[in-house]
Amino acid sequence: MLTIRTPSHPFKDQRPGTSGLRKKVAVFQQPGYLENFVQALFDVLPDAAGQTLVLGGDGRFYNRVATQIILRMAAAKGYARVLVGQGGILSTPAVSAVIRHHGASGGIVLSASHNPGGPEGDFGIKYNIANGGPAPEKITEAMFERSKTVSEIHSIDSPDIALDALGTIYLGRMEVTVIDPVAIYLDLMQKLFDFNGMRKLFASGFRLRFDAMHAVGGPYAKAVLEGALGAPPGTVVNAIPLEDFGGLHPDPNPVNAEDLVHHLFAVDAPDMGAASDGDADRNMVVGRRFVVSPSDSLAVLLAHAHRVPGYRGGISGVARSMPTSQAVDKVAKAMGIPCYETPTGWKFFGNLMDAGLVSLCGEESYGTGSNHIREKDGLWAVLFWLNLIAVTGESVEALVRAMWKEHGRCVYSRHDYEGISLSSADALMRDLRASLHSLPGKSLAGCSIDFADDFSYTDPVDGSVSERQGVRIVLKDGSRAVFRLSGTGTDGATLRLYLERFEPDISRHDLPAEEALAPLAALAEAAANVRLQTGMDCPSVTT
Ligand code: VG1
Ligand code: CO
Repeated sequence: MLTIRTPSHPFKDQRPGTSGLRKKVAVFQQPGYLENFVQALFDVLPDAAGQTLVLGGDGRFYNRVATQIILRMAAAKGYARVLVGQGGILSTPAVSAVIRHHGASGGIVLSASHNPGGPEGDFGIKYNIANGGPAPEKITEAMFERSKTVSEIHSIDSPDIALDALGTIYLGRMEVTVIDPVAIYLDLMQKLFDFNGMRKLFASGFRLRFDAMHAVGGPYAKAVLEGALGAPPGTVVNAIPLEDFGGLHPDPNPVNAEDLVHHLFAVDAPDMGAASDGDADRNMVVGRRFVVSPSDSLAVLLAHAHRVPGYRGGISGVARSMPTSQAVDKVAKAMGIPCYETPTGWKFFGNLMDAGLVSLCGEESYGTGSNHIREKDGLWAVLFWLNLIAVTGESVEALVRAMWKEHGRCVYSRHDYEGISLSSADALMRDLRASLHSLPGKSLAGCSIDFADDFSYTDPVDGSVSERQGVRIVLKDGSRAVFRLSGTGTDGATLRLYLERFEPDISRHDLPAEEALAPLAALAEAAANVRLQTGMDCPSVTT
């Protein structure tokens, strides 16, 4: 055992929320910084004797270095076994699947998800618990407290181990098994979806373009789509995980995955396009000349879930994060199943799924998933769509339009104001919160406001309350403007403004979203002085 004295590095301005700790690589490279996080985690966890830990990351810069450090510390903590992905690689959904499959006590994910990577980019780390989902606040708060006083790092003295060959080796008395990153995940997908039907779809000439954005989704998409499903080679592009994601931003939305959208709008466009993010838990689905909004995607999946083998037994309920559009609420209502509205972040779905209250969930931020694991799952969502297309013979666009026709369209857009100062972000939210009580009944920018509040959530399972989860200003028909600050950025603050308008009239479903949402954008401006407070004339990213 090696004990290193170290300066303690409390996580200060960014507590390790349930998306973990995300910082610039240079911050993680400070002596003892990563070690402080891991030691704080190991100190708050119970004894590890006999336990298994899962370890893997999205392959970004520093992934390999961090993996070796953590392996040595896990040996000192006394784990019986660590399952580590080959090359240090495991997507976030795969970590969740492997934890559950092997009954591990938890897992460590090395990723900053959709944030850029490389030496100048971001690195991140988070802990998942035995159900496969992100650690609850109880644990992350305890870690944060512990991090302030950690002064010793417990490690073992041992050289780096080979991560590229499958097999088992010993690190001290701890067994380290380097596992195939894809096998368990692929198995799980085969249990949920009709692989025969999808194989036939590809054999009949259906064309998909899957853009893995040089991130960890590549090996998974290749093995599942081109391997198990027989999609033609070249279906998956940018499939090799690069340490810097090719210098790009691995965030699958029409702005960062512009190239994919471009291909789907070309004359010779494939039938469907899809992309996943840095750690492969997000997904974007694009039809031929038709971009699917993530909120609509969730509603479509719910409407057709009975057609997919894994969900044939029925859907107990659904959940969406508060800023996600209400399209799924309308489908759930028509189906007579409950729809839960939770704060932003996947962890809130975990309790609902563990209690059997929901089977499907989703967020507006290109995240969709189900109770097969406890993380969102990018490739799973793409397979769900492919399965629906195989069964119905309908196109992506037709499936979405049919949902709009039946339930009305929730026109939706998110405006991000990135890199603003923390003080102006705080001032905007403070002023907005202070004005909330005066808004109901008032008419602003031509919109008459029904109610306004700061979203508060009481977990129906454990009764825990999460307050101040975002300000919403709502009109009579459910149309709304929602404001919240991002918890995942690493440069200053990011204001997110979510606009949603309900449009029952089918003749107006083709109106450009910008035009349909203009009244709500005006309402948001009038309520929060966004331009003045952020010093920006327009959002830096609109999705
Ligand atoms: C963003 C999204 C949120 C998502 C989170 C983690 O958070 O808005 O919906 O759960 O990222 O996604 P925020 O606080 O920046 O708005 V990922 O793909 O980083 O695990
Ligand atoms: Co992600």
